[in-house]
Amino acid sequence: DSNDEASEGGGGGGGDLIKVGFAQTGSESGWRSANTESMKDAFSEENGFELVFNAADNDPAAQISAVRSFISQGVDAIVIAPIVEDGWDDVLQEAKDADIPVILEDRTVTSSDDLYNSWVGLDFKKEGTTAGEWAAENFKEPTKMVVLEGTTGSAPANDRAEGFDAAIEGSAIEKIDSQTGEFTRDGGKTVMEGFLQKYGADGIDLVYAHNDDMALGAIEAIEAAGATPGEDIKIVSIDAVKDGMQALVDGKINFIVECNPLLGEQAADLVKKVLDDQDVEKAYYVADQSFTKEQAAEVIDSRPY
Ligand code: GZL
Ligand code: ZN
Repeated sequence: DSNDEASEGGGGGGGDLIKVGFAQTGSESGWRSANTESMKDAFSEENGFELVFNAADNDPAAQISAVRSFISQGVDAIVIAPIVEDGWDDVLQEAKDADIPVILEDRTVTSSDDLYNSWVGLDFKKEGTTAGEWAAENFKEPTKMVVLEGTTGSAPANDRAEGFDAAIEGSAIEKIDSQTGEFTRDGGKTVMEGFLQKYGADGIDLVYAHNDDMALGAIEAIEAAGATPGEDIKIVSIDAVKDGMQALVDGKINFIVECNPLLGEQAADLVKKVLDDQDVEKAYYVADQSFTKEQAAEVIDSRPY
């Protein structure tokens, strides 16, 4: 009885699938792949969803137009992993005017939290602080550090820098350079090659990489320059994806702070609660941990990503 379906306005009705538009950042890193898999698993048909998926190739304008297309498709709810923090007010207002709830997962936005229903993700500033505290404790001699920043304007890049910088205040660590590698392996490699040309391997003691993929690119550049990553040039990174943890076990990275990508179930639960008019918090933080080489060796075979 198609009239019945039409009158229910698609999704949310008894037995109908909930139509969800998911605007993913792109496929820039191993972390992102794990996050996408977690989201697709959770927003499955057997869980009651019809998922419309868009990956914006790290292009903020493309991501906003993807959200606009979800609105014009009349989806029941929109989920966004916002590439950058700024520029969301207009399209979020359009979703609100269309009475389509918005759930943010992973990264945050600077828009007022009146413009979205809830967010689930990680405490990026805390991740930066944990990495910075490790660095401050493990480098007592004058230390020259370069930073591989995440995507310019993204919450993780901003907050991981803020947390780390505060933690190394007054320490022996001097930041001599900092540049974005866009969270990609190639980006990390290219930026690190530039730093090595500029300062020489002897001129760099420590790399702070905002994610493992850039750290893995830096490892390639350091080895190509004839230096030993993890020894001549130490590396502290964030994510704890499989390849990063392997490099930690291999002694090429020295410390990794985890950033849990498995957010799908909580995001799907939030969509259902919001569509059911249940009260939800504006923010749900997922716990992280950190790993030394020894700790990574103990868990690497049992981790799901
Ligand atoms: C953090 C996430 C970041 C990861 C990167 O939650 O937004 O984006 O640290 C990913 O690996 O590209
Ligand atoms: Zn029906």
